[in-house]
Amino acid sequence: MAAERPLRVGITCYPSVGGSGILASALGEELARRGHAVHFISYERPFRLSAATPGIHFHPVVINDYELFRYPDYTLPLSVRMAEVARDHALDVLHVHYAVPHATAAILARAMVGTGGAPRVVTTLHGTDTTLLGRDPGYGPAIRHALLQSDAVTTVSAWLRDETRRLLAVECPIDVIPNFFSPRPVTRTRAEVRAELGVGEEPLLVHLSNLRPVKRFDLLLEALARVPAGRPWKLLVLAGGDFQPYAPLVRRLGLESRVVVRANVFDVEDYLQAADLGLFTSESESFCLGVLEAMWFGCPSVSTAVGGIPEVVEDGRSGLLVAEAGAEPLAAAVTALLDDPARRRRLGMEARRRAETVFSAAAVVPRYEALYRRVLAAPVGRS
Ligand code: GMT
Repeated sequence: MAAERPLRVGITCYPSVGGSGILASALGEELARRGHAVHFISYERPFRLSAATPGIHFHPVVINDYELFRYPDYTLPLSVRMAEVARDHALDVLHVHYAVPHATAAILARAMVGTGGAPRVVTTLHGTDTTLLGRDPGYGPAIRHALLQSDAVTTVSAWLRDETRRLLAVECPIDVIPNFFSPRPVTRTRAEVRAELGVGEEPLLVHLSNLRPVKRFDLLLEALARVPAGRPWKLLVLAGGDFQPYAPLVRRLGLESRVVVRANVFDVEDYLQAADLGLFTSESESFCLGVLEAMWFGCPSVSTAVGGIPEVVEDGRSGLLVAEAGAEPLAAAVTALLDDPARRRRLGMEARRRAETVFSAAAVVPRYEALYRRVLAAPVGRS
């Protein structure tokens, strides 16, 4: 049988720190490693995209701030750039991560290229593009339109698929393709990183996120303040957003000596290998890439049992899920694992095994490749 030809894939995502951009960057790198040509189209080079991966090209979108507009427009320049790149590089697929405004721009770009050379549009929903913007009457109908016009729609969890159907009344097929993580090699030893953080033998908890309100970092701090005294521990916050709004709460709870913050870290792997327990207290989460990133380093998490997190972590096997709202049950779960290093290690080993088998590039990327080939075999558009 003849080998399948390499594909030409355009990827659009938010380039700043955020799970959807991290996933899109990792996917682009993995596709390039598999011999496909990958073209990122965005207003900045994505934060976690390695500079040196062959086969990856970056096409910036230039946004002009015309005085006649009260707000600068991104959607139209993005769609024009997508159409240019699609034509110039004969793209097979435009894969957009986070629907707003990327899916609408891609549908427009596909129409601009016109019949004959139009790329297929694959839209991956990541979370708030459904759960927040999908509910907004100013966005919902446009998102629904873009999903119905996409050649394929994917979600990162079954929970998000069901929410998308419920909130947006989208009846077309939705493929669930979970997130994956491919850790880069660490550049320092665990001991070196712990020394940099001022951590000795005590357990190191870790939280990584953009710290937006949905992450309920305030609840996380309230929970830690309830861990009974006499236990040594520290918390490392890998902040992809502004930590300052939480500094007064850290002081009020008397946690200053316990909390170490590192902002906009590129080498998350170095820090994750140094951690013993993850802590995630989101009120909604379609997947929670941070939990998975920690799992790869044998670091189990205590997490709220919301959204798609139960699809990532099996409660009591590869981490602990807290179904009850509030700081007390979270504190109890954290305390139980602080007091039982052997259980922590058992959960961590299972977390690592699950990450490798279910959420590795080897397990997940072929599903995107198969999806691209499936949409290429079908006529453009669905309706
Ligand atoms: O939808 C968002 O809130 C933004 C998005 C992001 O860009 O970080 O986060 C979502 O996508 C991540 C990657 O798929 C998931 O790990 C997060 O769970 C999800 N966030 C929410 O659902 C709140």
